[in-house]
Amino acid sequence: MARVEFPKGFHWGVATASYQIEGAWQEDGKGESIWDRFAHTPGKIQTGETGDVACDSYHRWRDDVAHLVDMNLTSYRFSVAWPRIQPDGRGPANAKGLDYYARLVDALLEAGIRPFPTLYHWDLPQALDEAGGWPERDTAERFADYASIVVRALGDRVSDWMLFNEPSVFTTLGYVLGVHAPGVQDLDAFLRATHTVNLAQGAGFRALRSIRPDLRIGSAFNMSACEPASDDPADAEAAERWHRLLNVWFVETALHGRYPDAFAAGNPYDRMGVRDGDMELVKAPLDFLGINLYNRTIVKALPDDPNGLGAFPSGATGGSEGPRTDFDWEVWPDALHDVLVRITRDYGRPVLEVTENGCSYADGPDAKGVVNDTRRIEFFRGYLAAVARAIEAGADVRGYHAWSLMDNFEWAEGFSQRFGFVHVDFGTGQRTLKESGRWYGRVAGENGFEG
Ligand code: GCO
Repeated sequence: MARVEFPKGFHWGVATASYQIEGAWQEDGKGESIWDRFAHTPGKIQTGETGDVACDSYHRWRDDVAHLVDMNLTSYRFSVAWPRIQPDGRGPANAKGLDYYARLVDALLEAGIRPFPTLYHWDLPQALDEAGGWPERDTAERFADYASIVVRALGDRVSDWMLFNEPSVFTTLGYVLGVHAPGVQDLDAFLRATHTVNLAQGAGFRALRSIRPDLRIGSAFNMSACEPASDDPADAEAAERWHRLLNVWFVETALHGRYPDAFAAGNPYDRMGVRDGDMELVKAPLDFLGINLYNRTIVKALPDDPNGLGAFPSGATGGSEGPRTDFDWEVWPDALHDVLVRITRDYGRPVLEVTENGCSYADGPDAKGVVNDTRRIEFFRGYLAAVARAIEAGADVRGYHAWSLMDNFEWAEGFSQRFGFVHVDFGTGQRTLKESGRWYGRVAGENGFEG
């Protein structure tokens, strides 16, 4: 068994998100988010559950930090809930909301753990949605104002920031498929939303850079290895276009001030609301790229497909050769290696962090209270080995954040999908470190494992 080693100083972390773990949905002046509204709308969440309480991290953040310490972790990726900071998405800061994150940050620093916040992980203030939401261009400025408030409050002790989490996922699921908040199915709204988010990424970057020039600023981009369904050139073309829309629609803009050529009929700039000068405004020379990856996407060209995007958006079919998680996602570690190597090649070896990678398995405590989730250990052995191979191939990967610290609210699936290293009994609040969490803690402590 060869040893799988990681560079000295490699960050070992986990990731969570505000709506998925905090609960306290109306506490201490917090405003309503689009996810509060969506989850409270009958029929939207498969299990009928909401994030009203979730993991109750708003009150149990000390327990969260204790789990991180138990697992020898050096980095904690969490997200800031915009409605806790500006209840209606604009105006003065809610001091109690800032205080929550300041307490969490101080506890992390005390424990020697890097606070690694994401400013937007999908919980837009409901009031902004009612003013047009992400399809409304002004939301970009609202985001920059919000980001400025948070960084002015915490930038003295938090150096590494992510602006967005998975911009192509929340715009696609929220505005094309409608299965996530705000539950819209309107291609023009999606196109405008993607451009506003790109404008917001540029405005947020400039705001943070002006407040504290020494910050490290990135975003967490969902990516998938996009593979053609066959050796038919049309499938290869469709897979490449899918890569451009799914993986780098928000990267090419930030780093090069241009949209990738995704649509065969030409990118629909008018429908996106692109104005003269915008391609300067979307620029954000990010200090690092966060990569969220779970699986690969097999793309098949469709007959008479004017945009040449193959199966977008419905046919994001994962592969069918690998084992499957309880979420029915294919386990395919090479996807992570391939994406890390491709982004390294395409963008001049940028600094990368794996900001999400994980798996859903429903294992619960046995009669002795032990959660023997061996499938999750096997998942991480495979994907971590893929990261090590990518580093050997030249990728500058500085850290890895498993999704997730603990079982939490998995969006439209409620609590039915368990991604955590810590098992949460959502009836009693009882938390149990799973065997995978013990294993991951050893890996973090030893900076590697026996392959
Ligand atoms: C995402 C989000 C996480 C999910 C995780 C599992 O990538 O969708 O960042 O909030 O819970 O990826 O689906």
